Amino acid sequence: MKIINARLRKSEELYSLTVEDGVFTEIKRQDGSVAFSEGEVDAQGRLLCAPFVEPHIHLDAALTAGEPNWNISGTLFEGIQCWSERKPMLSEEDIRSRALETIELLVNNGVQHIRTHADISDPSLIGLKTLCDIRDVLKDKVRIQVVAFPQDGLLSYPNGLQYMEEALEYGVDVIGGIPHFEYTRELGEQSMKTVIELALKYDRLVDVHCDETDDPNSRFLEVLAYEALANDLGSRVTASHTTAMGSYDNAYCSKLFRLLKKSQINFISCPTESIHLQGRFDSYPKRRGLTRVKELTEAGMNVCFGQDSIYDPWYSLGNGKLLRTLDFGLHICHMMGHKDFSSALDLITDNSARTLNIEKEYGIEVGKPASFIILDGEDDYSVLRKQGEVLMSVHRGKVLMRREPSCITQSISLCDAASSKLTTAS
Ligand code: 17E
Ligand code: FE2
Repeated sequence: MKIINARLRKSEELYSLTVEDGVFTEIKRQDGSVAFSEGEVDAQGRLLCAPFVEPHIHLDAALTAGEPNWNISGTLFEGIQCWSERKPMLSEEDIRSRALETIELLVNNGVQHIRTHADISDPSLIGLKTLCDIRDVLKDKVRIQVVAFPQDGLLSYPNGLQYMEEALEYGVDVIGGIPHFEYTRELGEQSMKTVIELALKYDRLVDVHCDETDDPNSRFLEVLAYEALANDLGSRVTASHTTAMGSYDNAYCSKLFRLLKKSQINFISCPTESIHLQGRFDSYPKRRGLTRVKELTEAGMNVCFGQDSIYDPWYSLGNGKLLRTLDFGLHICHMMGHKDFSSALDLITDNSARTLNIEKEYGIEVGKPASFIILDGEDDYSVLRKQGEVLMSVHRGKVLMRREPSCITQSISLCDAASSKLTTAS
């Protein structure tokens, strides 16, 4: 396969890329645009970049909003309650069909790497097993990491720790946690130590739903970061949400940032989810309920964006488009400067790849797997501004999807009409 007239991120030039046996074998700067030959892919000056990464989603719960009850208050806690009422209705077929439909939605919008949580507060572990099986079956088309997520508490849910060990034996990729939802602060702290001990014992990654609350006293992030640092696991550990950080006072945060930076842990923010679920116990002023994405990024830490939910008990919108999440996130986090826009795609590509520890197989470089997307736009800024569609997605040299750019088929052309009238009048 040969792709011509492609733009690469952070460059103005046009490039040709050659793919052989699923690997990039040549990436060459062109001297201007070149003519199309049969069999080539002409990017027509559009942006070719590494695929989108969905670093945080719950595929076991996707597409279940309103079953059996809708989340009326819009809080995280009512979401957990609604989900507990849906759980008895789970079957392998139910989870498989919803998860596959959601994965297809993601893939058709440029995603090639997914980290999904699977609720293990369930003696049958049916969600976890079904998602691990899907991961294995789809591995040549889309790369999936499954997190064992103890939704009702690792230590507070009866036999929670036992289910975690079973999940690890079954072959889950990542260990999860939910310290702010454990019954006591002590259990929350203990759960963070346990998660790190298990990561060492089983050699797995860690991704904790950490401090997903507006409570400024929810400070489990410091325990997670310290344990990661003390055990030299930082880059393999992720703190998801950390929304309480939006409510920490600056004095505490200033001290906390020193530890966070040293620890090298990663951060995932889910802006659409958090703007909706948090701030729910406020009247006015009403908190935004997001972690400090801008400040973490400026301090040199690794932050990325995820969707978290698609039409589930916590969030009843969502369409698989990470560009939408990015747009929301930049608004909510006050990241609306020219510099932010010029590197915006980092938040849904490179930073997420680093979070998932997949950098070895990720990126537009000779010798790496030829996995890429072509977007309707020339650079980060124009793709973001236009919400440019994904026109092509190629995984390891194989085409996953192609789409025609959308175009208007009829228009009365107000510009032409007005300018001819205005010219005649003058
Ligand atoms: N469970 C949870 O604890 N938090 C979330 N944001 C979702 C599920 C979606
Ligand atoms: Fe989540």
